[in-house]
Amino acid sequence: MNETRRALLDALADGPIEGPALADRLDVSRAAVWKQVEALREAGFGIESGDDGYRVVEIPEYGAEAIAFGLEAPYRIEYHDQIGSTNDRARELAETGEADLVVVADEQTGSRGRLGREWIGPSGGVWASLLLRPERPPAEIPVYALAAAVAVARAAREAGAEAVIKWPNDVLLAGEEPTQRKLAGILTEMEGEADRVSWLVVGIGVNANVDAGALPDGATSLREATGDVDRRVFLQRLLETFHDLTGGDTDLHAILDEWRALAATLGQRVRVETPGETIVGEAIDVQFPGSLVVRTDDDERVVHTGDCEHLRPV
Ligand code: BT5
Repeated sequence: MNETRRALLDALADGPIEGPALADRLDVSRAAVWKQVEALREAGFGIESGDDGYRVVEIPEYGAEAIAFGLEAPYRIEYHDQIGSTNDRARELAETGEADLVVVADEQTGSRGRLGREWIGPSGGVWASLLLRPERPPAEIPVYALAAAVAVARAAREAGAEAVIKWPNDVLLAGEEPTQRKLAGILTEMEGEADRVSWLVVGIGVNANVDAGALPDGATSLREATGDVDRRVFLQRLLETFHDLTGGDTDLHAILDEWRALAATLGQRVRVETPGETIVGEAIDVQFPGSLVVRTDDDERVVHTGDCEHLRPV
């Protein structure tokens, strides 16, 4: 989507606006405004032109323009009906110098989980990858994944689902263990040097309007829990929360409290498979930038990465 289109969407989101004022605000001719308005109509927007100017009366269900319309976060949107993996596409765009862009797809045919695992991404999900270039040291990057989990959990709660977070960043729907099932997963990938991040891709997959039967065992969807959601609004809220938590020079440490408030892992007996060993104990806290503190029989361990399983209390 070009800059003029994005500026037009922002202007229209503020309320009715007359053609000449729009041309001024966008710094283009009135003919160019008319052309852009026509393009939005073709993209599915209902736009009336009355006495007080252009007014949006209908927003398309999903798509780049729909998601950008009224979005209170500084990201551009690239939308695909179908794609292999939104993370792969975001990485491709990283090589061309893009930033602050979100790749969104209705369906993914080759999406990835962590450690080379497969992610199932049928039509109806919210599959999105944010491409960012944060001016932060690489050591702080794990906290972006926690922020993404917070953003997903909050959006899911707004939609009426009782979402909780399992360390580090799986979002589950609450229920008696072991019936907590996975609603969303997050895959962050980055490139950088010791003290500088070149690019960061935060891939977020939420089983939104998807039949649970299309998903692996242990997975659930918003459709299953609460009924279908408005994916446009869901993704907008998610992106806005994520930006509030991470944008500009906000204090990233504040993410931890938001995470703790939504976490199901703290206070649980857990088994964490790290690359080198298995740690069993009680999860007692999370530490910046996202490490889990586990009290084992012998001492306290700080775990930076791994797969975590909630165990029944002994
Ligand atoms: C994750 O990996 O949970 C990260 C998933 C990230 C997916 C997003 S979608 C947008 C972006 N583009 C991509 O290509 N990826 C990202 P992990 O913790 O490794 O979990 C993977 C495991 O979850 C798999 O081995 C399955 O058991 C299970 N799984 C696969 N698809 C699932 C789904 N749709 N819902 C719940 N669980 C699923």
